[in-house]
Order: sequence, then structure tokens, then C-alpha cells
Amino acid sequence: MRVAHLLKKYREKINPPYHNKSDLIVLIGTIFILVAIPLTTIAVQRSREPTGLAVAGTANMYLSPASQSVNQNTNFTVEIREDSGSELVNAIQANLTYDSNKLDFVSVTTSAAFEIEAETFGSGGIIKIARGTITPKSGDQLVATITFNPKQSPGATSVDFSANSKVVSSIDNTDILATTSSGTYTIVDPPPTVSISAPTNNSVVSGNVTINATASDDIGVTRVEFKLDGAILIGSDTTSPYSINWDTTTTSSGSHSLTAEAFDISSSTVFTINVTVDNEPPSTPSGLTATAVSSSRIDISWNASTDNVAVTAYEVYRNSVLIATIATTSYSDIGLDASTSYSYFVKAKDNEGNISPASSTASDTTLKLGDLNNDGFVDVVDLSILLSAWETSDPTADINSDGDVDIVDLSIMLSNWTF
Ligand SMILES: [Ca+2]
Ligand SMILES: [Ca+2]
Ligand SMILES: [Ca+2]
Ligand SMILES: [Ca+2]
Repeated sequence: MRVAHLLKKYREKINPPYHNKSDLIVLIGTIFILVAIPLTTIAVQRSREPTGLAVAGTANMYLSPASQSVNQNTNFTVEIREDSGSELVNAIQANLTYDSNKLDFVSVTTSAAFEIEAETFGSGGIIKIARGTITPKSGDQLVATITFNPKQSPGATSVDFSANSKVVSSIDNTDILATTSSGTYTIVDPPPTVSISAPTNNSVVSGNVTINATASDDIGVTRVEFKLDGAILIGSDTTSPYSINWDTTTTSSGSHSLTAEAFDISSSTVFTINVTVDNEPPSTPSGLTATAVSSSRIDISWNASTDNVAVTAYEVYRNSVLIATIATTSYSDIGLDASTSYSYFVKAKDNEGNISPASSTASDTTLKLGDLNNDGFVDVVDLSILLSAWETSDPTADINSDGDVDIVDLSIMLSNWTF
């Protein structure tokens, strides 16, 4: 009411022009009142507002992932995140410490949520990241992503929040950071890889054998050990190609395991194969017989030998000279001279070349030419036998051993006729 009255008086006074000094005073006073009243109202209203209490929330700052296994010398990343719930924030200060004996700081990558970079520092065990945004954010937000490189120092190490980390409310610029969660990272030294390239798994070996292994590691293979049956050290090699000689004759024949164990500075890896050692020859062939079949052929036969693995062949000797290597237990020796004595023995072999002792010797004498019944005479009895076998392949009547009993055999018989 006072204002309206003054305005009315003002209009009466100044409707124009000013007549005296008192009119100007009224005018100035009126303007002062017009300005002072709203300002006073605003001031009173402001004095009644609760300061600071508009920001009741709290924020959490944490690392993600909170834990993980990481390979030495292989970069890994950790996210710095904050969660302010429903509160709007516009600035983040994340201060971290890490063990510089375990981790190397590599880099920080930006966050879309806090696009303004105020500070980025990482070195010597300390990381300081300060970021802001002109568009305040609530809820869970990525602040920055840190890349570390683990050193060759296996074991667990932590990355911790340190003093003066802050999450700043955009409403009244106060720090609402309440809790922080650190991260724990386990540095792993990847073990070597190893395999045996020779001999092959489940093979049969004998004599001197070369064992070859291939091995590799992220840092380096320090050695490869070769063991028999998981316990007996055969040998060790520190340089690639990893290889040793193994004298199998010092080992019992039969089934064995062979392992190659590759070591790096902190662990090892084993690769195993199975082999059969065979330094055992087959048993001595027994029961050898030699039988003259004709004037040019003697048949021999014997009993089969046995072996710890397998008999693969027999060697046939005539008069101590090797004449055949065969897989069967009988042999026909042809092309011999008539009326001549021959002696035989055989030996058995396995696949590894182990050879049995010689069998006992068996001998016989080829028949006289044309004496088919072996009675010492070439006469009508032999002629009868030959004619009975005419145009057959009967070995006894086939005097020249050409596969046919024919006129040529008859001619030979007549030439040797006993008178
Ligand atoms: Ca390694
Ligand atoms: Ca054998
Ligand atoms: Ca006769
Ligand atoms: Ca003939």
C-alpha cells in the first residue's frame, strides 16, 4: 500500500516537468524503494533455504575387475568407476597407488562420461586421474581405463585408492565420496609347453635311441629333463633343439614311459609317451629237419620261435651261408647238385633286428640223378615212378626241377641208367 501511494504521489509530482528540488528527492526515494523491496524479499527467502542439505547422497569409487590373473609381460586393463546413485556429479579425482616392483603403468584412456581431462599422471607407483564433465552424471560411470604391464614377478599385487580421492557433487560442489574398493591382481608366469617328437608314442625301441623334444616359453626354457618311468633321469639339455641319447640296453625289455619336463624360472611342464623296449632276441628255432626231395632239392622245416614282442623273420643258412630271409617256418632249397650233402641251420629275428642263436644243424644228401626212390640204382622202378608222374609237377620225378615231369627228365634218367 505504501508503494502504491508513493507511486501515485510520484505521478502527480512529476507530470511534467519537475518544479522544484523536493520533486527530485521524491523520485530518487521512490526508485530506491522499488529496487530495495524485491532485493530484500529475495534475501529473506534465501536465508530460509537449507544450505548443503540438498546433497544427501554418497558415492563409491571402485576398480573393475576387482581381481584377475594376468600374465607377466602382457598388458591388462583396469577400469576406475564411480557410482553416485541418484546424485549428480561433475568431477572426479581418483588417486591410486600400485607396487612399481610388480606393475608398470602404461597408459590411461579417456571416459565418455567425464570428457574433460584435468590431470593424468601415472608413474613410480602413483596414479592421479582428475576428470570433469559439463553434463553432470548420476549412477555407475566409467571414469578412466588404466593399462598396466605386469613385471616378471609372479604373485599377487594390489592397486589401492589413496588420500584425496573425491567425487564432487554438481549441486553444491562438495565431496560425496564415501567408500572405495581396491583391486588385487595375480601375476602369473605362464608355464612352458613341451612335447616329444621322437620316438613316437607306443613305438618299439632298441639299442641307442635319440629322444627329441620341442619346448617353448614366454620368457625362456631353462632346461628340458628326460626321465624314464617318471623317476630315472636319463639326461638333460639346456638348449634347443632339446635332445639326448638313450642307451636302452641298460633298461629291461618291456613297456616303459618316457617324459620330457620343460622348466622356466618358476614352473615346469611334463609330456609323457609310452614305448616298448625290445633288446630281447626271439627264442632259438627248434626241431629243424632237412629232407632231400630230389637230386636238386632239399626241404627244411622247423618249429616257430617266440619273442617278447614279435618274431618277424627267419634267416636260412646253407653250409653256414645266409641264403634266404623268410617269414615262414619251412623252406625248399632248389638248384642243388645231385648226390651232394648239404647242411642247414636257421635263426629267428624280431622287428628291432634282435637275432636268436642258430638252431641245431640238419643235413641231407641230394639224390643220385634219376634215382627217384633213393635206393642207389636208376632202374625200371625209377622209370615207373617217373611215368606215373608224367606231365605233373611232382618234385621227385621232376629231375631237372623245371616244374614239369617230361621227356627231358626221362632223358636225364636214361643217361644215368644203372647197368
Ligand atoms: Ca614362463
Ligand atoms: Ca624281441
Ligand atoms: Ca632207384
Ligand atoms: Ca623236368
